[in-house]
Amino acid sequence: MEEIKSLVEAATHIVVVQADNPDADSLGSALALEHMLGDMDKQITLYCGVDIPTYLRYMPGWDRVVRDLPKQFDLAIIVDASTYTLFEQLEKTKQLAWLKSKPVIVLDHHAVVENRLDFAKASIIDGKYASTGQLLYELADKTGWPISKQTAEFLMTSILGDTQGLTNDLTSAETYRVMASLVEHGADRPMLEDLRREASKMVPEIYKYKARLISDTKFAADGAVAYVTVPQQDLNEFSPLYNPAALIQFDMLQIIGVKLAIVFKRYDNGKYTAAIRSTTQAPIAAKLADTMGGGGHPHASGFKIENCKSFGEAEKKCLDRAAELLSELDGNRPRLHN
Ligand SMILES: [Mn+2]
Repeated sequence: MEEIKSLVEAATHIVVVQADNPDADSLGSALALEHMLGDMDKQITLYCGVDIPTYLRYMPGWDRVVRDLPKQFDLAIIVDASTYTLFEQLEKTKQLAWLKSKPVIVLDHHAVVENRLDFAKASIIDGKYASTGQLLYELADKTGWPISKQTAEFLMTSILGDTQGLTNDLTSAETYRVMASLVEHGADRPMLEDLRREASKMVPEIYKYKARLISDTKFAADGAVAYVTVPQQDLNEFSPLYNPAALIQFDMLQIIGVKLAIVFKRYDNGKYTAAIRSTTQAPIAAKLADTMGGGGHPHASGFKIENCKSFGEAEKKCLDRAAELLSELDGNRPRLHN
């Protein structure tokens, strides 16, 4: 922390870097840093290699995130990621070398990753934090960085994002203590909840599309896996309006007996992706994604195959592995009535 503190003190222009899969934690952390360090008279640029998804655009300031590193800066802070795999855009756009030429700080709570970034000058990477926002709160608290009401609200948003509203098992006693402190710093949770709900509203045609996804849902592994496939045509028509996975996955997990919800996407150029979510009884999402070359958390993960030779075969491989992991789970603990 001392090292991080002095690197920040020495810098005037700081770039906050998100990975190619921005979420409420990474964006909340980035915006919190922007406010915090801005209050310390630092110049801040927010970078992300991809567009901020629409469902996150309820966070004021999302539109300040840019896709190019500035020509001049003297420190970078990477939030919520610590693997090369999530920074393909930097590589593709030949900006990785430029980033590496500067001192870099990594703040992340993904403790176990492949291809760990190896150029950080200082880092805090610790799985005990429910979110990068929680890590950042501790860092600010200990280094004396200012936490305004706005900063507190971004930190709270990032914690609520990764803990799904303090409901999943990333949430620790410390997470609640940090939430309490953020309330004391002025964060208004009910207001944040309203903002988030407002942002997740759908237009009527998406509501109807949801019905179609529900009727297209299939089951595997004796009803323990619910899955649906979204073809390119649907992606063209509906993806700009709403992420199909977010539209239906929570409902899939509400079906009795279902432990895994998978939304596959088939692209005409051969790309094949899946978003995987699991119930608290089945913390196997990351393991399943790993088999398919992806990764993530125990209850939320995904994979992407760039040039998939056969969608059918990939789907079968994924579903077979899901069934296998589920039966291992059943072997490990007594089966409850459902
Ligand atoms: Mn996170």
